Amino acid sequence: MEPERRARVSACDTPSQSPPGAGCGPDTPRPPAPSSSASRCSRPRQAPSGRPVDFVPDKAEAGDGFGSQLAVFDHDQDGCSDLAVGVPFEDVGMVADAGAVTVLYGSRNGLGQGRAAVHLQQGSGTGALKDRPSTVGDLMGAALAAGTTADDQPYLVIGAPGKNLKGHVNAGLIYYLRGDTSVSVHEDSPGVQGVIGDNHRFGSAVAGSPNHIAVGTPGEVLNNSADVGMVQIMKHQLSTDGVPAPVAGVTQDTDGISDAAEGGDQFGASLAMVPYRPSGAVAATDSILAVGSPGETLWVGTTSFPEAGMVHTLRVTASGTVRTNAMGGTGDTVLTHQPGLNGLPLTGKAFGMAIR
Ligand SMILES: [Ca+2]
Ligand SMILES: [Ca+2]
Ligand SMILES: [Ca+2]
Repeated sequence: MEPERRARVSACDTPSQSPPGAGCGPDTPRPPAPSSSASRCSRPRQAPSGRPVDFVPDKAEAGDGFGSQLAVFDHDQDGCSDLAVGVPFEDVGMVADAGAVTVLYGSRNGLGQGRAAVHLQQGSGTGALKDRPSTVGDLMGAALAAGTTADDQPYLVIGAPGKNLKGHVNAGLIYYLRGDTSVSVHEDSPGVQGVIGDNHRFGSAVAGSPNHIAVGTPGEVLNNSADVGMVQIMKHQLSTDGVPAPVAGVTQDTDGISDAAEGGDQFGASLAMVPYRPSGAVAATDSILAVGSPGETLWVGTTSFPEAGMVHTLRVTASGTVRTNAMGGTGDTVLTHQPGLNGLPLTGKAFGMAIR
């Protein structure tokens, strides 16, 4: 990401803002991890209640949705955690609900008290973000994932599920930003599974670990049914096409995945991912992925409970293979509400609408 390079230079230019012992160049010692630097990276100063703070770009306008998505990473690798904030309903000029993302930087004196924030929106900046103009209803920032790759590079994944592409309304795409890489990925990108289409909403949910990223397409059409859903898994390493290398596309009809792909499941409407160290391995080379299907219908005997919801937990190996034995068991792990729990009806519970 372009701002990262600028950020590192400016950190060297302003030593008073650099933590003691923290280097800025590639040959200097790495700053301590954020978890070990709590004393240097203070909690944010309290802003007066209800008043915008001056370090946040843009203005607070009705319906912005500022903060509807958050992701924490150390973008400038100074040892202080930085906060990416989704503003999916931000109007860009006269373009309604185009969306934006603001990155607020942590510092020794608190959030926003050091390096200036970076405001990301389509049609400006560099790379893929600059190449694609803001258009009505893109909802850029409706999903965010951020972290550090296994080879220690900060990354940011931004969903824009309302993006129209190739004549398809709300086809959706993601922006993937890491170092100098700034690319967009959608269902028609090389190697990505699924077929681009109206209201598929690729990028409605995104998740990442140091090894992989995952993108939800809850509106994917399968077997002529709408909103069945699909999840695309990629590696951080770029393919020869210059995008995060696609390694698997998963639906509820994929071998080893529980249940069946049905209309309305919305498999992939929510995602969460963590790194996983296989037994006997020296490093956490795999990932565990949780996938929400809030539209899933559950059956108890002959009684159906529409939109009860379901969550799958899947294991993704280093190569991107989705293993059938999550967490060392047999078959993936499926979570639902317990039928009849407390006598409450399951219908409409939408279990798995959000996962963290
Ligand atoms: Ca605004
Ligand atoms: Ca930082
Ligand atoms: Ca299903």
